[in-house]
Amino acid sequence: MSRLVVISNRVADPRKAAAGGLAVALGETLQQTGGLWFGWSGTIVEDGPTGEGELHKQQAGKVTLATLDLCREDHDSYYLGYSNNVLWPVFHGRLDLAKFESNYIGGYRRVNQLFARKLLPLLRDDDILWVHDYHLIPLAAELRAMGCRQRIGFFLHIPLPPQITMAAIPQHEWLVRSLFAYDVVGLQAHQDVQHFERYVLNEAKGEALGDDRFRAWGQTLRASAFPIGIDVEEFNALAAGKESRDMYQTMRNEYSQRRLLLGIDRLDYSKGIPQRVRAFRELLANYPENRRSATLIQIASPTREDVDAYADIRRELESLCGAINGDYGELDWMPVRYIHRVVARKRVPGLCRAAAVGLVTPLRDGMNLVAKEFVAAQDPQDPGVLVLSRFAGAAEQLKEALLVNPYDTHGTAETVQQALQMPLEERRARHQKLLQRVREQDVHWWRRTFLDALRSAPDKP
Ligand code: ADQ
Repeated sequence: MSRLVVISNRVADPRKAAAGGLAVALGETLQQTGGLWFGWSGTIVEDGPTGEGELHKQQAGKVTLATLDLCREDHDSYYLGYSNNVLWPVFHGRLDLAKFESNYIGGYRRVNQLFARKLLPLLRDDDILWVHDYHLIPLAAELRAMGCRQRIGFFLHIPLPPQITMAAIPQHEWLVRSLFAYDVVGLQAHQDVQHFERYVLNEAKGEALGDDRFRAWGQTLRASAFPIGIDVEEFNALAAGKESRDMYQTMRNEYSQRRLLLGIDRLDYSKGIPQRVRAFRELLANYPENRRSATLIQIASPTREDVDAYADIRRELESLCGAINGDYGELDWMPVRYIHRVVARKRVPGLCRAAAVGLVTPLRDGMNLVAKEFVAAQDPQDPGVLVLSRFAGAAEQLKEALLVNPYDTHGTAETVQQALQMPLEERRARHQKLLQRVREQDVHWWRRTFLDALRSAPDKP
């Protein structure tokens, strides 16, 4: 079987458990085929020359980890600038937060060219390449321009926006055209494929050839939905571990007389955390029986703190949680516990299992794996209820969750109340269907279906 080469902004050592489901799933295939994982080393070289970076190679079992340093200017324009101040906000529908600064695109192109230049000599003729996420959209086009003929697939972990939103990016045509250098483009949800199709037909004046194949700018590709899943086995193993069981017991003891609502996110504006907290306040205001009882634990781990929008959301959330605790708190009950830290992965299943309601209410999300982890963590005999945003990619698969519009504070509060009051039989029935789907369409299924599609894609002319 051909060797797999994975390229992503960050590289994880697949031997480390903390690397999480994606690293484990990709690592497994990389180990089987003796693969290569290529990306940024995480090192920023102050005052280094632009478009250059030292390459480091390290062996992790049968997998070679090859990573590149970036100089400060490249890092700031490619990573903070174009990736996280243009593509991330626009792809999540937040044009108001996008910063279209003219120097960003230069850094983005430079780093993609640098990746291509350093990767090319490491490739073998029969390798297949799998590029991940918005940082590296033009990588295949850069590789092709340097003569690379291998199969190349791309997976976008975040949503693909509607045509009209995409068109706000000054370089939108160049970006979408770059996608056509791939053989297969994987998106999280059918809705993303629909957005891609509309762009190709209306903006690029291309064609839909059927079976998810598209033609534009004289090139063809396949663009399909491959919804990413979790590693259920790995998650169950964590659930059975001491840390997880201890977490569960502690929460159960502490909240024996109360109902626990849980949110676990990176503190990102796409996750809808302030909207969720406002809905919780409305729950306490409109359904007073929840006072002294319902407790929201919101864990929001720090992320991208050097991007301005993240400092703003942090302040907003702190003042919102403080106000609710001030207005509704009692000496023996605080309505909101907001924790601005990461929870150890080993404790996540226990925490989820102790919750009566899982609140996964992003304003927009490519998939959202927390939703799937919440389902996997529940006791099937007495499961908690998942309240899920209709704007998460996961909503296409997890239809038996209670779906909400996170912008509708009143409606969300009403649905949370419904979740808190749901009879056991209904909770079990919904959970059974959800769990079945989370199990069937796990991360291994995702990886297999994507790689099968890539291997069977017709050769580029
Ligand atoms: P994220 O937005 O980071 O990534 P999400 O799916 O929400 O992804 O969660 C990723 C993982 O991080 C989960 O395993 C979760 O348990 C963990 N996590 C999140 N917050 C945590 C916290 N505070 N403490 C501990 N663990 C935490 C992107 C896209 C998503 C897409 C994923 C995968 O934005 O839409 O689902 O990639 O493709």
